[in-house]
Order: sequence, then C-alpha cells, then structure tokens
Amino acid sequence: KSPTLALVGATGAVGTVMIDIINGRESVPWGEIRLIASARSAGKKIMVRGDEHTVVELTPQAFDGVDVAMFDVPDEVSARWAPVAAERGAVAVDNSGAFRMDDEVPLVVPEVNADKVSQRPKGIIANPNCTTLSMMAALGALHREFGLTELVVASYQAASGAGQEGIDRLYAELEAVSGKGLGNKAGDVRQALETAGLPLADSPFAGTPLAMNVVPAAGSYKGDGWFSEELKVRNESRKILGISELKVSATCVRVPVVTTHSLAVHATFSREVTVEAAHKVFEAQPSIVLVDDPESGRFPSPAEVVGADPTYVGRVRQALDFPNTLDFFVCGDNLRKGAALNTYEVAERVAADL
Ligand code: 11C
Repeated sequence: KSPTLALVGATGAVGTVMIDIINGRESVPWGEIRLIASARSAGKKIMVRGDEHTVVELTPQAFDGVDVAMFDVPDEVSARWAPVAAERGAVAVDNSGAFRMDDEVPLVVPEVNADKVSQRPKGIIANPNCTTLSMMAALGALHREFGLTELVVASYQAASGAGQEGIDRLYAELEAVSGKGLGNKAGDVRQALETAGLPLADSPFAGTPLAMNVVPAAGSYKGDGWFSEELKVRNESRKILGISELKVSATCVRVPVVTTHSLAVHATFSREVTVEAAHKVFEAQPSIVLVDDPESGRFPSPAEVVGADPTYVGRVRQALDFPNTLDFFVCGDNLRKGAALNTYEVAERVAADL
C-alpha cells in the first residue's frame, strides 16, 4: 500500500507553500494525503493534486494510519504533537526549532547528510532554520572537497521569515512610506509609521521600521549580544556538517524583501581554494545554480530567485588577504528550500525506505 502523508499546519504560510510544492511534483509516492490544522482552520477545503481535501483538526486520532507527518507549525505545537505522531507510528519531519539540537533527532539537508534520515530513534527528523539552510547545499559541497574550518556570515533575511505577520507588516509599512520623500531625516520613517496607525511596538521586527531600513536583529534576543538566529546558524551548521568544533560567527539582519534570504559567506578551508575550483564544485551540484558574471551584472538577488527551488550562488571571490578563504553570496527562497521543500524532500526519502 502506498504510504499516507500528513501535513500539519496546512493553512499556514509554509504549509501553503508545501501544498504548492506537492501540487508541482511530477509524481508523488503517497496514497492518501491528509491535511491537518488547528480547530480554527478545520473544515477548510484545499485542492491537492486535483482533488479537494478537507482540513481535519489536530488530534491524536488525526495521525492514525499516517506513515510520514510533516510539521510546519510553531515550536510549541511541534514540541507537543510531533511525539504524538511518532507514538502513533508516523515518522515526524519537523520544520520547527523544537528538536533540532536534540542528539537523538537528526537535522537533515539531503544534499549534505541524507544518510542521517534513517537514524531517528525518536521517530522524529528535524528540518533546519531557513537561514542556515539557505547556505547548506553550497557549504556542504565545498566542505566535501576542501574541508571547512571557519565560517563567518552576514544574513539579509526576508520578512516572510517572520511568517504571514511579517509579510503583512512589510506591505503595510511600504504603503505607509511610499511617495513621501522620506529617509533623509533620522526618525522620519518611524514617525510616518506611527502616524499611519502602524505602531512600532506591534512590529515583529524588533520595534524598528523595516521599510526603507535594515534591522540588525533577527529572532529573539538571547543575551551576551546575540539574537537567536545567529546562535541557530552556529549550532545548526555544526550539526548538519558534522563538524562539532567548527568556528562560526553570524550577524543576522532583516531587510525589506518579502521572500528569499541572502547570505554573504566568508568560508575558510583547510587548504587553498581557487575560484575556478569552487565554480566546478558548484556547477556539479544539481540543486545549485551558479550566477557569477559580475562584469555583466549577473549575480543572484532575491527579486530574481524568489519562487525557485535551487540555491543560487554568485560573487565568488578568493578573499584577497586570506589564501584559504572564499567569499560568496547565496540566495535561497526561505519558504521553499529554506522550509517546505527541504521538509518535503526528507519526507520523500523516508517514504522510499518504508
Ligand atoms: C526568520 N529564519 O527568518 C527565521 C524563520 O527557526 O525555523 C524560521 C525560524 C526557525 O525569521
């Protein structure tokens, strides 16, 4: 019998992209596809691969007969319900942060550590944070060839990383500031937002305007100067790449882009790396698109990458003062490979071994 797939969080921002991904697949290994969400969304009708599906409420019974359950829900919902799905016999593939650093839960990016899919004593597999994930295919490929030793990154993160609330807030802010000639006087954007009925206290972006601005604060503040996104990049990169002592430092910044995270990566290897050799490595990866002709104005940017599945890489340079170091720029759709697509790819790998 073909396996049954459940999608928990089917009506959320990532869940919606997940359905788009399932609908776009040439073929799928699933028999039944079950859509699950909170009581508020239960009863909604959604088309999946040409058939109308009714969203069912998240209850223990909703997992009966499910082989693989994908979770696109907040941390606390996953923390409670992924173990319930596992108890009922499903393999849970969880996109939240609830289990990522659990030693008994693999953290999987198929291009890097697909072998870990089968090592899941709790019946749970975790999907990385979208910021980490956006650079993993590129870093994994380089690491296999040259041996990664140090990683310094700055992120340029899209508003949709903060969910539908983040998207709505950015659109509302852009509307409130457009055509007013703002941006030349400190505080004028902030004031325009307050006047337009968009109090900064309600913003998911650290109480700071995102329109016409960049915000060096992503996730929640964790003390000693660090925000959660920066610590996730460090911890998750180490776990996925399997380098427990990897030196990592990240600065995570929110930018007024709706969807697609970008990262400026400064990666140091155990031996000298040329741009030519790095290009060869990138070109050999099916899930990477190399766009690196700066002289002709060709490099990746979110406006060109949004909606695409691959990771886009460009601006590859050998760092002038660091012989073993490459600098490059990466863009990845944070809702697709950064979230839904990677989860789905893991789910398909689980199904292949059932
Ligand atoms: C952001 N990367 O851009 C976050 C969103 O740990 O799964 C994903 C948070 C997570 O805000």
